[in-house]
Amino acid sequence: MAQVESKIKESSSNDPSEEALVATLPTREGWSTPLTLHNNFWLRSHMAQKFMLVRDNFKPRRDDIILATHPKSGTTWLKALAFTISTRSRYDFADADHPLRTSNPQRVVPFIGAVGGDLDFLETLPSPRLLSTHLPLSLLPPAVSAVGCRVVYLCREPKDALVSRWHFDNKMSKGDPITLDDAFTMFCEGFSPFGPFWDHYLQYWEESLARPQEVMFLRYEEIVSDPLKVARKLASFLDAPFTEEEEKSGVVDQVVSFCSFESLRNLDVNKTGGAERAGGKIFIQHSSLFRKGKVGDWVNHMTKEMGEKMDRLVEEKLKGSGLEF
Ligand code: PAP
Repeated sequence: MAQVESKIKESSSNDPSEEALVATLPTREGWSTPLTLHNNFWLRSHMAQKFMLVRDNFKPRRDDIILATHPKSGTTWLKALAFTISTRSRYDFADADHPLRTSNPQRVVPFIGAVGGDLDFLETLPSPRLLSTHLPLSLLPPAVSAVGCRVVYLCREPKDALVSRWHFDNKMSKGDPITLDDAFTMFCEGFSPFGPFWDHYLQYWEESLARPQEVMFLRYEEIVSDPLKVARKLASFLDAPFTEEEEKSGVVDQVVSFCSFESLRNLDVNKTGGAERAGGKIFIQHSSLFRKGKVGDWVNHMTKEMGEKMDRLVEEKLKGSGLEF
């Protein structure tokens, strides 16, 4: 997996027909930037055109590995783990110039069709490619399933995902702060970036049931409770299982420790810098990707009643699927 930040380009493709189409779609304000509804999912309006091109123009390969995540579920963590594990024969993570010591984890794995993942650029990458997306499965090409791409899907207990989303949007916004009440209402209506969250979770859940060998379904809470187990599972899934010798010499612990919240958060590259998006309307600080990293933080922000309301909604939406939180 050869892509690192130095090779990653920003997307520049512009399709006027897509642009005209975006302008006709429902658009709504409320989060730090407006969202546009496309095929039943809400996309950041300034990114909608690029994301709409993915379904018809991204060319999946049989040996692609796609890290698909619902936002604020630990994408940064999953990217760090998958990148470190899959490139460990090439990059020693003790080295000062390991890509994760010089680039934010989000940047070492390109987003399909978006940040660092221009579709033409993705074509130039050697196989096997390690790619990422926040897009729901229905907005990826059907070939992802048909050719049997491997997918690691990561989601998170919805109340914690909302609290993380709310903090993040307020952190990057240059406008008035969003109240938690408003964020809660929007999230529960399914109006959030890449939402409705329940449809996002369910699409990949069902895919993992249909293609259990090729789709690994993970939750943030699972990584928190047993990161070593997940690292081993991930390594096997990425065709890079830890050898007996690595197990004995503590490599698995070292990978997990290197990718831990404290370790990544304390790297200079993640303490400083960031990127402007949406024509300068928002600024994403690298540090805002490392807020708290805890399970159950929702209790510090939401009332008991809000928690119960969200639990009822989740139960109703996921009913009969076998997926539970
Ligand atoms: P994205 O949606 O912008 O891609 P994503 O990385 O999925 O962001 O989510 C950020 C959350 O993952 C943050 O959660 P919090 O707001 O509840 O704190 C962030 O702290 C958490 N996170 C990032 N890196 C790690 C890590 N190494 N270990 C544990 N949690 C992490």
